[in-house]
Amino acid sequence: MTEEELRQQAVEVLDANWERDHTVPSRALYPHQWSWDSAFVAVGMALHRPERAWRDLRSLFAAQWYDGRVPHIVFDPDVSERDYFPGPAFWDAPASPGRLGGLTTGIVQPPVHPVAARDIYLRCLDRDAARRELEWLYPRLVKQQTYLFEGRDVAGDGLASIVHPWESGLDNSPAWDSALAAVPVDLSLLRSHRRQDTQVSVHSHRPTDTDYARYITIAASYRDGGYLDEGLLEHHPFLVECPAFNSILALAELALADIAEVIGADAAPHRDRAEHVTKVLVDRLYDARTGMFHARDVRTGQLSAARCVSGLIPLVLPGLPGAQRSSLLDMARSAAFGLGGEVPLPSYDRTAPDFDRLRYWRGPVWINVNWLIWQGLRAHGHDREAADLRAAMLGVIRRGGCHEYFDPVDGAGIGAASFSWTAALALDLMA
Ligand code: 9WN
Repeated sequence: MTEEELRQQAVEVLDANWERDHTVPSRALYPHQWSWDSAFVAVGMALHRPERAWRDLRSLFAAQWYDGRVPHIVFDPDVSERDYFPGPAFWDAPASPGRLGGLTTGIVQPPVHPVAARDIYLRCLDRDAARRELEWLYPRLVKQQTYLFEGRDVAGDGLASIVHPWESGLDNSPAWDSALAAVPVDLSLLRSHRRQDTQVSVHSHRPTDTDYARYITIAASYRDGGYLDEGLLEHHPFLVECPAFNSILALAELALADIAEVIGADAAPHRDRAEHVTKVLVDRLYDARTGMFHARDVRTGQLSAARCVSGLIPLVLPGLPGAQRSSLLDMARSAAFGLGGEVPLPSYDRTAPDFDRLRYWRGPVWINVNWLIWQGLRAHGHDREAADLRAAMLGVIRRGGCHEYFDPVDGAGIGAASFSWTAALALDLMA
């Protein structure tokens, strides 16, 4: 497939996944609006349908809660409860004054949205119209950051904690295994709630039933506590500081600084916060023994030993100190991740005994995290390796189509076909 044919296919995927005022990640598997998906999708749509890119972000932020959190899913009321589990009835999110509108979950995802908003602006020919969009979004984006910095600083160290693996967007990553081991497994929960994902996707590619039983227990704990963040350390079963989530939090501040400059707001506090988070990330989540970043279980204080792609994402930060930058590059180039090869970086260390080439975030290649690493390589001036990674990403997409993820051994497309962020980021890579 030529680049032009891929461009055409990617546009068709995004058009087919457009629904009224948002893009669904995949018609079959994910029929609602997801938070960080909308941000990645907006980056790609900015090129050919900027009005939809803004609309996607606007519809997501129309469902922002009063406390600033942006829900990880905004449910489409026209989609049956049976078509995605857990649906709105399970989440039972509080009505006003808890949230502004829409049926939503009560958990969040990484705040990629400021990066998307800045990128759409830069690509829009009608700068006045784009500035008005930024003026609408900016206070809402800031409110999301404030929620994460204040409501979610569970450890009191300046990093945001996730309260559920789904909040990372890297659902069954081995990064959570040690923290999840403390969460009881009640498989009877899966008898009362039917998993829908395994009806439309291959079961052996998806998180296991044990994972799902824990996901339900953790989500129910947060829900039953009224989605309140006070006192989480005393009673919530899963609290983790994720290096990818916090890198994106810092990156969001840098994008907000750029946006602030466009709309005449003060950029300096955003740059200061980005610098501070970068410093705390290094102090708290970097392990000099492995030369990469690891997730911290806030309940025990322990760093996970797993070497996951999330531990390389701090590379996206331009202010990362030289020592960490070069050790992350060494790790990315090593046999564990294989930067420079034909296939992009896997989600988990290829040399680990439990590396699983098919199971979701436990081995497969995902385009969104590779796109972040590509941004990092460029930010640090590694243009040749950035070009190689770009070629590897476009190579697997051209051969396999806009799949959700790819086999890290042979590059075959797996997971949902016609997946929105793969299509959108392919468009961005070819821009
Ligand atoms: C749970 C939509 C989402 C992505 C996540 C990905 C997957 C959901 C699921 O799909 O998670 O949020 O049902 O597996 O892990 O990153 O946002 O594409």
